[in-house]
Amino acid sequence: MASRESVDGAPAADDYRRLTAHLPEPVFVPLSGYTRLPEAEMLARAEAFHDAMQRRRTTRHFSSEPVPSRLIELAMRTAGTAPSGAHRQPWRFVAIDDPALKRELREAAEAEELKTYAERLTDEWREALHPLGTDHIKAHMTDAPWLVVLFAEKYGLRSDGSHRKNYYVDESVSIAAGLFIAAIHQMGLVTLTHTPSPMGFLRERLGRGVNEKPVLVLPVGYPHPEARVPDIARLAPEAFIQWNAPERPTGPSST
Ligand code: IYR
Repeated sequence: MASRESVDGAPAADDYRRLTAHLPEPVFVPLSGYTRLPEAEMLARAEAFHDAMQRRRTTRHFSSEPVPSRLIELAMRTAGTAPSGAHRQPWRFVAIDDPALKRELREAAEAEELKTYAERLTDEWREALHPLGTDHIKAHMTDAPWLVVLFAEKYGLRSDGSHRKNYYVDESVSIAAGLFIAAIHQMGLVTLTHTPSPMGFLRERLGRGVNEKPVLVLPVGYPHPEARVPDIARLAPEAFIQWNAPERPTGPSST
């Protein structure tokens, strides 16, 4: 077909083809590993997964009982199945079980958090947090057998030092974090999404590159036998789910 430009000067599909002509053809393979399930089984699985996830709670009270590293590895590998912008996979996980390192990180986090709680939080923020019972004491950082620190690779570094752009980094890393949390819950452990603020000390102490930004500290372990959780409820489904669009206004149009 002849090259066309639309009448209003908008770019035509041919432009994209011309701009990508020098690039190798994308390689596609069959979608293997997908199994179509009978609808009854889909429903049963969906109900079971939903029920399991509804039982997930964030607790700050961890047992110090050890957890095999293989379980932590599987959660990180599950997180690594997340979709990502341009398939850049910009998540990096650091798993820590060295007690001395955990203690060091806890001290650094608490020093920052003391300033945060005493000076940096606005009154509104402090009031919002108060029901969750958080404070600058971060016992979970030494109680939990594992601390998993999630970093976002803001950009790639080529061997010549130049930057390779990543895309939708925050979204991609957040999706990976969600999968990690689901995996931990599904295997019968608990975790907490801790955001020490500011987090620069993590990048430095853990020897990560300047192109990486710490995003979350995720202590992982068994709940303490006397673990408690705040008395809070999830939104009702109607409060966060909409089906299709509202009816368009009817009646005479203004034009
Ligand atoms: N970074 C602090 C404060 C904090 C902020 C929010 I928003 C929370 O939901 C919980 C804590 C901390 O980690 O304690």
